[in-house]
Amino acid sequence: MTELSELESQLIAAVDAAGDEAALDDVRVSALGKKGTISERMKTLGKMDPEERKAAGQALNALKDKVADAIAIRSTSLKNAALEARLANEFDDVTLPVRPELKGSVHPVSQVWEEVVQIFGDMGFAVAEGPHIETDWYNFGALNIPEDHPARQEHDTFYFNPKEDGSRMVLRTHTSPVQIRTMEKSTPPIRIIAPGRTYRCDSDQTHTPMFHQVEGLVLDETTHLGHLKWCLEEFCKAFFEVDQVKMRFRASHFPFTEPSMEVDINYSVENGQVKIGTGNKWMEILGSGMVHPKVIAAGGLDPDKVQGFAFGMGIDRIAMLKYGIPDLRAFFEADLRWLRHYGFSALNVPTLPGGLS
Ligand code: 2NL
Repeated sequence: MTELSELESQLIAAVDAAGDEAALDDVRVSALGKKGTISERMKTLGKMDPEERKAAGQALNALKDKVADAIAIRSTSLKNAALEARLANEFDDVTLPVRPELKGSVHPVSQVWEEVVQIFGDMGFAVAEGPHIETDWYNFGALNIPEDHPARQEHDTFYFNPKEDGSRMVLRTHTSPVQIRTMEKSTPPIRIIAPGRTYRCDSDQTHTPMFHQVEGLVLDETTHLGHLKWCLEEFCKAFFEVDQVKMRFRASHFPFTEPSMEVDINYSVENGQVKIGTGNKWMEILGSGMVHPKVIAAGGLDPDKVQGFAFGMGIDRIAMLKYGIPDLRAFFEADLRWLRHYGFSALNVPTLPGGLS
């Protein structure tokens, strides 16, 4: 028995001396492992007579429990100490000033996205979002885009492999599917914008395979072309931060609107810089029209009761225009020097009363 209590103090001392989890595990194996000191003693029980075996067995089991408990307690305190050390080491003083070389900036696309949301938000538009991977119906069919329309061609649209039933999902080529989904689940009046990423199989000086678009949709019982014109004029003045801008509505054609109009705004070039709202040059900035009755019906609404307008424009394009950024492809190269030059402060959130940019 004295021998057992000696073993106990040895083992407990070893447990307490273990400096880390690995050392503690070594102690565990040396005591409780298959060939450990306690296990070896257990094996001698078989040769004892019953009385002796009972007493020795109880004493050994008690020792085993004590050592196991000590190991568990030591393990917890080692883990806590390791965590404390890590926390002390990873401590960040959030009151220190920002290190200039680490300061991030807001990408022009994010900036313009936020500006557009602010302007239309002020006019009572809600923001709607939806999936980037769409069915043929939401991306084309519901928008009155016929089977043989060039936009559906393989070389403009990213198609996924066909499913078992032969249907193919697509990467949305515009944010219009979001508007169809909104029509399905709401009752007019509807006043939404759908900003988001869109995808077309196109890559050159002025096109990237992923780009950003914002579309707008207004539907109720009385909305007409006059509302469309006012709304887009107010947007242009607010976005380009000018008091006046001339607008030219040119007859055009889209399958999803009738009539359809492309919208130009006036500008001049002064010292190599584009100035919106002055001069007599024209620049196209968006497409628009009255929502086609077939599209209203596809959205689950009654075209005899509901009418309104829609429009669409490229966020990347209006960002280049407003901020004088010459090269579209630089937008998506993640070049830190470019981001530092064209980026915006994260602390200047665009608001109408506080100023957009
Ligand atoms: C452009 C032209 C446009 C729309 C987008 C739309 C959406 C629905 C119904 C009707 Cl759900 N129209 N969107 C309408 C006219 C033009 O975009 O040039 N975009 C860059």
